[in-house]
Amino acid sequence: MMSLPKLSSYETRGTLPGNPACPACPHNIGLKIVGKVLGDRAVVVVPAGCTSIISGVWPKAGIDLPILHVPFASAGAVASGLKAAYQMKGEDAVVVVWSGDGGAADIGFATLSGAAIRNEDIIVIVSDNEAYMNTGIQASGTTPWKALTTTSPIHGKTEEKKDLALIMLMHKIPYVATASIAYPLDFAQKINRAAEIRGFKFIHLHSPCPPGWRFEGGKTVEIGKLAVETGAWILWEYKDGKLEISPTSRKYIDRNNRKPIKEYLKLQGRFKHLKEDDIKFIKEKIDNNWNYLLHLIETLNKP
Ligand SMILES: Cc1ncc(C[n+]2csc(CCOP(=O)(O)OP(=O)(O)O)c2C)c(N)n1
Ligand SMILES: [Mg+2]
Repeated sequence: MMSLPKLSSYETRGTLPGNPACPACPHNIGLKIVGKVLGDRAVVVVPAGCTSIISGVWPKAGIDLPILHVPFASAGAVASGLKAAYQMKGEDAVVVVWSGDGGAADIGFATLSGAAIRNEDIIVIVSDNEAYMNTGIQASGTTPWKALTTTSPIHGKTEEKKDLALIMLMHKIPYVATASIAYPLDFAQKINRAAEIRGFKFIHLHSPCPPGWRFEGGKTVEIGKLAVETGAWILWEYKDGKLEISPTSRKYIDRNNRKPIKEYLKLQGRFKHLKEDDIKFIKEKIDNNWNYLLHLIETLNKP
């Protein structure tokens, strides 16, 4: 068992230069923020995915955080056991599961849900690039409707995007939030708050992927921002029994402030086949998501 340095020794950690991530990879951005906030306190459990590659092959290392590589379906269970082992040794560690969407929403969902129900003292961060990217862009449960993938290559995905953060909220855990790699400060604050809370914490991180979504690498952050500005990705946070739209997204509660969804979609090759009617339908879905969330806020926050 690794032994952790004391909480006082903060250090900037995260991904290292020259690692094998694709240029402008959102996981790289997200992991840097995790490292910056948690420093030496973090121990990271990584199920299979692009991050397994980013971390490199021994004796090289692409990520300077202690990492445990685990099979897909076990991440929630391994993290629970790891935290218990640290507790038994009297050592404090922030045990973080850093998972892809396929790993969390589909293949590893059973142990994720189990750990949440047991209210294990861990943070699960799902870096959602909306497909199984590491094996060649197969559609996952969180791939959006109509997105082209290698398993939905002509008309796009026929099913809806699974709302994993709301599913986790329904587990009645103490902390759930959505975040985006395009808003590092918001994400950092959420990691920080999560680390202060005992019990199960879940952060759903929106992570635009250049090769998977078919856009130029330089646009990762621009596309992440557009997702929020068009209202397609809503930043929210549940803590202390209250659900709130995060400050960055509050402006977009009023649908007149949202940018046209076309601006987000047109930059991505995976949506290049969309017709005007599809775009109209996507806009309606976004309005419905907002209405649903606002209604939930009203219901949950009732005194
Ligand atoms: C049980 C199991 N099934 C399939 C695979 C092959 N596999 C490795 S990475 C990966 C894709 C993971 O997708 P996701 O969790 O979304 O992470 P990403 O690569 O997109 O970051 C798959 C299917 C595996 N390693 N183990
Ligand atoms: Mg993925």
